[in-house]
Amino acid sequence: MTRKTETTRRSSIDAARTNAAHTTTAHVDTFAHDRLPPPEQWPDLCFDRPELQYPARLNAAVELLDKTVAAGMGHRPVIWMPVDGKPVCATYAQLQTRVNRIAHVLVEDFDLLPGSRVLLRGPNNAMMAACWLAVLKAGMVAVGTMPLLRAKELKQIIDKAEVSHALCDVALWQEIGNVTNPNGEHYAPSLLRAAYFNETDSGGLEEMMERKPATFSACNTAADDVALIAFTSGTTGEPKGTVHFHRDVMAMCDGFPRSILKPVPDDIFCGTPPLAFTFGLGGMLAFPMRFGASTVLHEKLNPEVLLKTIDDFKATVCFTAPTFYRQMAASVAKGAPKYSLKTLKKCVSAGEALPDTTRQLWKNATGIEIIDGIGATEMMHIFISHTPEAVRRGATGYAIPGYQACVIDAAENPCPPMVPGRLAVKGPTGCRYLDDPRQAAYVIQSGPMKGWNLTGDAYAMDADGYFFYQARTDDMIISAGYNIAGPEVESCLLAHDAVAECGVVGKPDEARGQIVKAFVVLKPGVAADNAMVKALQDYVKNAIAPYKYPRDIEFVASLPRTETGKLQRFKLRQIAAS
Ligand code: 3UK
Repeated sequence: MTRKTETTRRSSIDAARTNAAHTTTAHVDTFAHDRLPPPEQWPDLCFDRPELQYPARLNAAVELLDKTVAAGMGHRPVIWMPVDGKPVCATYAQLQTRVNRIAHVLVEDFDLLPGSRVLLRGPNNAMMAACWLAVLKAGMVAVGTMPLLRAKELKQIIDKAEVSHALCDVALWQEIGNVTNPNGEHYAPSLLRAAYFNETDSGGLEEMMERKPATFSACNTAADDVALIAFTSGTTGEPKGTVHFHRDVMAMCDGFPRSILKPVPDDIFCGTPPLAFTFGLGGMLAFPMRFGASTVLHEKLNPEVLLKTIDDFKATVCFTAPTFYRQMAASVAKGAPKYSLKTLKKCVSAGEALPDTTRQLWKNATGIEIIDGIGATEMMHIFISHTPEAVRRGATGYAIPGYQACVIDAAENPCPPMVPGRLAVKGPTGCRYLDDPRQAAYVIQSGPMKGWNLTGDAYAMDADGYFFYQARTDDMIISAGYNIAGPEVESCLLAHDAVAECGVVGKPDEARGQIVKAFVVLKPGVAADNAMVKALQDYVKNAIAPYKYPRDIEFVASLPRTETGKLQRFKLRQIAAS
């Protein structure tokens, strides 16, 4: 492993480039450079709403930051962080100065040009956010990476996205050290240079910033210049990079938050999703900034700390995954309240299906109706959701303004009401994989549905256009000819008093092909015995169609989850099969 300072090397190619090119407009309009899918494989895009009319030249960092300062709101808070346990805020003007200095470092010290890809790595904090904005402001491409990724996974991303430079929180330098070590197992040769932020020793990004001017003239990017590449948290195969433009960043802000969440400048956002995950990029940064509001960036949240954070920062909006709401509800319901949640008004859940039981638990604990929303990295953000007033039990919601959604059968014909099929969506954003043959599997390539995105989810739609989640299409359990959606059984089990968390998958079975197997985390103090197995089985048989009951139940201490809070069903399937 190399020392972190050794990762600073110069590239002859970079040195040969001139800064002059930076002052020209950015549009690097070669498909070869961006490695976008061929245009005929693109998703159909629609911008049929007034708020989705964007000019030909657009820089998302200018829209989110500079325009707010220019409108005289520079003194308003934008990022809150805990410092020695106390809330400390940075204003829009302070953030702008920081962003400008980082942009100068990128252009002058890194010799980067518009279109260059910059890897970003860090927990959710102010410097991580500033780096993201600086990369966009300078016309470069942000490649966010999840904090828990190891060198092997980072190398896949760096190789795929041809990343040459990295900005990394010093706390996470080690895995970058591994990919920049020429003798290491996971050496990624394209990565030439890394700078570290939140560095207290000399030589960090902050020291490079000190010498830079506080103003920076933004790169005049086109609305369809690449702003970021977001990698999917794929469970199998090579990770997929999804390419999003400056316009896509604005479209996500003018979609779900504008029409469903309706933030106001006094809102204080908080939550768990990492900025490297588009759920977090929107909820924890872009959405609050689009509406002149502020965000709490916290480096390490668990359900208890999130509750405390809401109290400490007087947060009004919360973004997290269903498992967090479940655990927070359990904590709130238990004994005397430790934290005040009285400022909290809106709670958003995404990443996986929100069981109705979780919705009710949270409502009982706080009085707040959760806003569920399905989004995808490919689609940038949420496209089906509902306002708190328009909730329909068991449904994710309806296609939000700007998006269309439908459920289709294997022949791509629309399914009748409440008949499950594949979810297809289109809107102002859509899937563009970075140089990946799997593009043709996500975006329908021919026929009347050409250009629609297939998210890989099975849904049923009622006559009013509400969408009811069934399962991931490849997660459906087929037992003795019956199609069984694991999430439905999970939702049922979660309603039982003894169950804290559960995951339901198909287990290979000679007689039935598959049987329903449940992995159950019991609440503290509940005995994991045969009587409990029987009780849970009977409970399911009484609540939903009896053939869906779990023939096999295994009690476990915890469930495998991704960094984004998703249950890792493939791991449960592996355990069930072995
Ligand atoms: C599943 C849901 C049921 C679904 C994401 C909000 O999760 C996000 O992106 P990913 O690429 O995964 C996408 C897949 O996750 N899913 C997400 N939300 C829900 N299933 N109900 C939900 N509410 O299978 C989807 O295809 O990791 C979520 C915003 C941005 C995102 N990137």
